[in-house]
Amino acid sequence: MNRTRFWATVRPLYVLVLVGLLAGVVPPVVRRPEVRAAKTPLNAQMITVRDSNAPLGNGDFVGCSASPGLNTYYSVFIEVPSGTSRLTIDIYDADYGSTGGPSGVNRFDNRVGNITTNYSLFDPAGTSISLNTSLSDTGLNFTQGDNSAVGTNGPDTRAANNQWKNFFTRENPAAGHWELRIIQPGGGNSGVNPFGVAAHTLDPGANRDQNLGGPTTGRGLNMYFDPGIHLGPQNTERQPPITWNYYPYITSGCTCRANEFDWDASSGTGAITFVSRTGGYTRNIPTGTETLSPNGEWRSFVVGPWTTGVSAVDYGIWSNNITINGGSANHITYYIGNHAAAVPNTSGNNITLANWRQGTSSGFTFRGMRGRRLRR
Ligand SMILES: [Ca+2]
Ligand SMILES: [Ca+2]
Ligand SMILES: [Ca+2]
Repeated sequence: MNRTRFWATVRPLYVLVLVGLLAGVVPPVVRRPEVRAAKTPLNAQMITVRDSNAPLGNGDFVGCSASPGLNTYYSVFIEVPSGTSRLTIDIYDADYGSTGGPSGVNRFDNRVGNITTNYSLFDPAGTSISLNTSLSDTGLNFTQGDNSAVGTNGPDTRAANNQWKNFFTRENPAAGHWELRIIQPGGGNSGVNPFGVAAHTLDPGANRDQNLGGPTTGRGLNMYFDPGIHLGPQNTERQPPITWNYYPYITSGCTCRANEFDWDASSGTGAITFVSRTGGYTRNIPTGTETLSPNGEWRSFVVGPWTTGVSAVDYGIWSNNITINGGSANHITYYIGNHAAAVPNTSGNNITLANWRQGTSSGFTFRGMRGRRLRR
């Protein structure tokens, strides 16, 4: 085990990838473990944020305000390499229950409560970016992801519902990992807001209405969740089964863990699969006597070992598919913990805000990102 990269065992790089770039276009014999992330595959693979006042049994351990829920935000990180000419972040269906937009009816969201979804942005130095309500270098204000969802977004007054909108654009952005935070305080049972994210370098134009959603071919900017994400099908448009395709970056160690919360919803079955960089190691969950999590509980599954005493060739970008079968509103919380991370107990009450975000000197970390994180 490579102890010098102790913290980098599993970089939870659940990159939101255009699946076809890896799986459909390049013949298997020449397929490279290259990640060319662009955007959330839509509509099925939307990610979600849930009302904080929804009960834990809805499946959102992070956003839930009831203990041991963490009552906090989710993060999507965007990797900006040095020399990147432009950072453009677009959000699809950022609204929470709007009836605006091209369809004239709400799509995707199950709105409960007169509340807003808050999107905020931090640069690689950890500085909060002001989100103005007029066009400027700073982003648009998406905190009005409410029923109107139009806001005063400068010339782009289109509703957020059912379409991409440009959220933020900056020329010559600081290199590093930008952080998009999403939280939805209040509301109640079953309230959930699905949305998509794209990060790329294309120009959205003066009215911020061009090149939305990023490239359909070629290279966007990588995105990843850290440490975890909330996802699931949702009536009526995103019916199960749905498979989310992610690409964790495995950099050291011999094992990691797939941790999932609340996979119980009616008829809620499914699978988590891992395939190593070379394809030499695979892991299918659940296997044998393993079972996915019941209502309001965590389950943790060992993945690996993928090394032997003489071979450690499988570091790199893996694939990790999460399939939810049945349960048209069956949402889970999911993350990968590295070999040094503590194992969540069934209630999750050994997960704290501090060790969820950052790990501690005791070695309780879910992240494995320390080797690369540029701040905090
Ligand atoms: Ca449940
Ligand atoms: Ca939405
Ligand atoms: Ca919507």
